[in-house]
Amino acid sequence: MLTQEQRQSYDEQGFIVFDRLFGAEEIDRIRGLIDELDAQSEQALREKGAVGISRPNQINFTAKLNFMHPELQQFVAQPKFVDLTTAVLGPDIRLYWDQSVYKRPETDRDFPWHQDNGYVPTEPVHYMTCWLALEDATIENGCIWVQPGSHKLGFVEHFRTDTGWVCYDGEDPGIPVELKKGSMVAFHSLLFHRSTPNRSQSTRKAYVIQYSVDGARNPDKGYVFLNGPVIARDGKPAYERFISREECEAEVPEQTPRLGR
Ligand SMILES: O=C(O)CCC(=O)C(=O)O
Repeated sequence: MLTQEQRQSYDEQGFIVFDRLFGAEEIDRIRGLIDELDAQSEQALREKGAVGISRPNQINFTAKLNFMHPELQQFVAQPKFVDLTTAVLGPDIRLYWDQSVYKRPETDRDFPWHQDNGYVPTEPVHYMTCWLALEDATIENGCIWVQPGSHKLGFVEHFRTDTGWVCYDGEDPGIPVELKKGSMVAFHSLLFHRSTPNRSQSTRKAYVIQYSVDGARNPDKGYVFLNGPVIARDGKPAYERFISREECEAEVPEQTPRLGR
């Protein structure tokens, strides 16, 4: 799936853009499912207030969607992701994490510069984030921005703020990654990225899908990440059927703590 040029872009710049990787029909189907799941968690946020970095009427992260609907699990395990992730990470790949990120109109703050590893440490440190546009993502509605090449700095200490962990508060604005619906940017987990306020009239919708080698661990706590199915074994598609969260977590070796991210 990856051309030499794309592979070089990932290694040198830390990211690759795939224009219209998915057709409108496929995106509309999964966006419909995700809209419902977002609406449920947004409702809970409005009743109970902020949870973690989700803020009612501003930005909502709804996690582990692959366990909430078989079609979503099938979507994240499909051969396009097998080809991409095995080309970069290795032959045995597991879904590391998935979440929708819905940014409401007139959100007035940036989601700050961070490396994905800044939220949870991983061993190995490198995993891949796929940021998929469920609607057009533009500068106006709060697309993500990246600092090309920043993954080469290695892990950078983050400080905590009420909008999220921050790895950089300097002057470099980075570059915007505007994406048409169905397009995706795949990036290195150490790449500095942020998103800017949504100044449009509608919600900016993304599905963030992350992959690691199977067996990746939290080096501080020791547990193995079990937040989704294995999608590749020996470089080939390995997904056969829906697995529930309980079934997935039961795959953990006996001696390691049974915890997800
Ligand atoms: O979609 C966004 O606005 C930011 C998401 C992001 O950076 C992340 O999930 O790590």
